[in-house]
Amino acid sequence: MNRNDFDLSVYLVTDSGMLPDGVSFVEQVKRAIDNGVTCVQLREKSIETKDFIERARAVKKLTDAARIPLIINDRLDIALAVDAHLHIGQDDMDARTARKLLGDDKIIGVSVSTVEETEKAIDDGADYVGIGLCFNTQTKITTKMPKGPRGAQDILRAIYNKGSNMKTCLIGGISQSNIQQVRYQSGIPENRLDGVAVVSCIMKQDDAAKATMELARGWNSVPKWCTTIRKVNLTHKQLTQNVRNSRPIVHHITNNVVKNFSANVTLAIGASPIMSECIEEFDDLAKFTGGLVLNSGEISQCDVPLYISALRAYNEHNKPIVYDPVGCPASVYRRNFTKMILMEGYLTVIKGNQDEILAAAGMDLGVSGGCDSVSNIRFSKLSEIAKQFALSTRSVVVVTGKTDIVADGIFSGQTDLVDCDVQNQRFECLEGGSEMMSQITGTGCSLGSVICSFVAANREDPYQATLAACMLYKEAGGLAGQLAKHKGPGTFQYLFLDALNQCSLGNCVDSEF
Ligand code: 3NM
Ligand code: MG
Repeated sequence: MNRNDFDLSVYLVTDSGMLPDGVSFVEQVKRAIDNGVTCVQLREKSIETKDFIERARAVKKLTDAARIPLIINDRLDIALAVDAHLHIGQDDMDARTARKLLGDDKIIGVSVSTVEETEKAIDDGADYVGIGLCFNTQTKITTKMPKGPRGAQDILRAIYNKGSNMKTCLIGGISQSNIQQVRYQSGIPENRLDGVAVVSCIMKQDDAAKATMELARGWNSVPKWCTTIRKVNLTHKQLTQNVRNSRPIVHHITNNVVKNFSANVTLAIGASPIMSECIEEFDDLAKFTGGLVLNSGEISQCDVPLYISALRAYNEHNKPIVYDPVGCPASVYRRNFTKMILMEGYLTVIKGNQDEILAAAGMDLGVSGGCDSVSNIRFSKLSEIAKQFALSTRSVVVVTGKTDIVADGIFSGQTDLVDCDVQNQRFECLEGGSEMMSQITGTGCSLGSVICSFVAANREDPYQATLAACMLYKEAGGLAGQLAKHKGPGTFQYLFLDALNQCSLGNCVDSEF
């Protein structure tokens, strides 16, 4: 086994305490090895040395036959005894000492959760790091907070910046259902994850063969939400017409203040709204609706399973989600809620006002509003953050305001959409709209309905679709603002619905309709 050439992609970490009834440990590990595991780590926390060696020898026969590495957790003596590789945690022997004892031809891996630990692992001569914790896990008692797939990005950047080619895998709560999200959202353009390490999603399974195959297939295929995506060159008129032609049903989970208005806005542009907060039907809805508006403007504790179920169902059925982290900066609870949503699934579009997007991106501008030059700095920083946030989430990011910002993080311009073409990141600033839009409730939230309708009707290119939706919205807002100039917000509200309707029909050339 070459230290520089091993495959971490589907890395099984064993646990003999979670086997299904009637299946032996070696049997279960063999099923995994026979069906696509590329690396095995023997992790035994409460076993006598004699038994550990016996078990390691039995597994070593299997890994040798499959020509994959056997890695022993923590116990350097066992690794030496059976001629295997070694994985160490932060509380174990340090990698430098382990290297001295183990020699130069053995793989040494280190568990890390911070950039500092990773840099030390590089300096100490480790060959890979296992990055934790990705998601919550039942397998190990840990005080680490889950960081989600994007939590690997800092570490991948640090490895790249150090000029190291150290391999990486993520660990914690990874399974067949989230492995594609993990691969797609963990990477930065310069450096990507080499694999995932898993315990329960193989060791616990009645059919470990099938479980392993599904995991390997998930890692090795383009994420399902990417399979339909390509850059298209449609006019805004065509993109708008596609909404009317396909009349997508848009599922809303949104706040009570804007439900009625959002439904009317959806109808006005030729799409069809549906409201449901019933977990039991999400799977059915995700099959036939065009997409989901997920608006967390009115959340309570019991909404966590609601939002996560919706997210899972729409990801599972490969339908777009437009997420609106309403009021996200307002409280610690909302910030954490937003963090959780960003972590738990793939979002096609993330839309919010400036403060919401800044908070969701975990950023502080460091400049506050005031004179023009300050606001220019503010705007260019904001644009940069929107672009980075889009790349890091692999979503389209919309920042609403007097000038809207739309940034694309989905695109690669290459067939393998895991790759990302940063130089050609698509980005646009949009002017228009009306002051009056901020005088009625729902104009922010129901832009989410319009974006979702457009993205649902134009599946190939969510960025183009989002851009067209935002432009239509600004156009209608501007027009209604003109017409309601001498009236007030009440008049503006119904004129805005009319203007959306007329503009989406292509009738908005002059200001009378
Ligand atoms: N190490 P599962 S998390 C062994 O964060 C281990 O370093 C972790 O198990 C770390 O795939 C973990 O069943 C357990 O969630 C992962
Ligand atoms: Mg340890």
